[in-house]
Amino acid sequence: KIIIQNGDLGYASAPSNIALLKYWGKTLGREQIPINSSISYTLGGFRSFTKVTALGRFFPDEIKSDALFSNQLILKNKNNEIIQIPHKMDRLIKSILFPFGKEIYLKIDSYNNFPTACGIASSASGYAALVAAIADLLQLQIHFTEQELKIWLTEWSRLGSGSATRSALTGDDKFFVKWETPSDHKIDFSETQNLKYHPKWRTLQHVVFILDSNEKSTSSSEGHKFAETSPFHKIRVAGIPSRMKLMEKGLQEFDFDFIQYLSEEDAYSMHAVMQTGEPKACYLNNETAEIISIFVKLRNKYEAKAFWTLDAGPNLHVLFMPDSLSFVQEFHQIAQKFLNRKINNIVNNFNESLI
Ligand code: 2P0
Repeated sequence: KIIIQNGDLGYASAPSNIALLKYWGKTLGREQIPINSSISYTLGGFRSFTKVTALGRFFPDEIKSDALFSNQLILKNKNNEIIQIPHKMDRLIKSILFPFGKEIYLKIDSYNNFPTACGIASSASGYAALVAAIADLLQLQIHFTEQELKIWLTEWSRLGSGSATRSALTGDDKFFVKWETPSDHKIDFSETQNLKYHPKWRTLQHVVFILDSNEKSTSSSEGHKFAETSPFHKIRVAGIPSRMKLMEKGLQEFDFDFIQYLSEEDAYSMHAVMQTGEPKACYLNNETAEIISIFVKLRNKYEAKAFWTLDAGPNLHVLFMPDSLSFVQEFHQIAQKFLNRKINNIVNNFNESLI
């Protein structure tokens, strides 16, 4: 765990998120600009915690705007061995540190309060926390207005991971976040904002049923590159602007059934694109389809307020209202019986959790 002392700078945490309308595909030749806009639900209980320590010469209040940041970044692991720095992390850190001169050495400690490869995006929370921790270390709030800083945090996080931009907004009121692709795709800038939502959503519960905790064979970053090779991609993307509007309306009016419909349909349509591109990326397994079928049949019987969604993996995210808890418990039992094995689950404890 990370030990923080009173007054320490360089510390931040950020939540993960799960998209309800999903980002799949990037604009070629641009820095992490999504082909389609997306909406996510913030997973406040699943967080990355990051502490960045500056070693060596460091002057946080003297911005040298003309300085060239020409140092090579070097990443070392816990055993002090040099490891290859991911390209996106290199670009992100250089972008933030660029005006601050050459001699900055950073020690980065980070941990997640959720297991890796459990269907919860650690790149989203990880990059958002890293950016916020560096911003805290550099005391960027002295140099930027609140609004400017918000824009920079989301933009820098995007360079690390597209979905991280939806985890980078600060403040309490960030349950649902919208990330918009620019209308002019030649621009390397995208806008992220909190969405207005009906207060009833504040009691929404979230749990992930883990069907497979192995690392996926095609990373999301690779998968994004092939989205446009699917014949269904253009059709999906064409429908996104109207779905964005409908989802925003459904969130404001607490139209649960409609949000359920839009979310489940988009999960299916994103996976259809994934499975029909070249090369094909099938992130689901047979069990996913089987337990979705059990879920839907049982939901009809219970008339439960619950829906499922998926990330780029086979694990089932379930979102539900508190009065549908018994449905979720029974679904879990029946699914385990059907698969004849235990299905682990991981509960988002951000809200008062019922499971
Ligand atoms: C999303 N996913 O909207 C979609 C749904 C997975 C499925 O964004 O290359 O890790 O770092 O921008 O953000 C996962 O891709 O990819 C993702 P990069 P990222 O959450």
